[in-house]
Amino acid sequence: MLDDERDLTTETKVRTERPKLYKVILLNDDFTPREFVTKVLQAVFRMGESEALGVMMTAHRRGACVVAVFTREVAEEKAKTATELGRQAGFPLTFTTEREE
Ligand code: TYC
Repeated sequence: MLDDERDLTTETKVRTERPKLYKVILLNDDFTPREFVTKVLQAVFRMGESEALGVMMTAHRRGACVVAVFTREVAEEKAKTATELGRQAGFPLTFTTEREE
């Protein structure tokens, strides 16, 4: 078929939408040891020690710190895994997720 013979009235537009992104946020608390928070950040978010220390200290000083940004499923899974590691060790360590603007 020649290009000019296509039925132009039935063409479909393909639009790929950008996935919405979600922040994982680390919340400060008065009980979880600093070293434990740092280890969880390294294990779950694949951070080096100095980056993990920086994030932990920012949450400690300011009350919360954005850890990283992911698609919704990945953000929720990582927040849950990291929070669960704290619970298993008897700490109130908490990670939440929040939609990016
Ligand atoms: N504030 C805790 C302490 O002094 C350490 C801590 C830092 C806990 C960051 C949670 O997200 C956190 N032991």
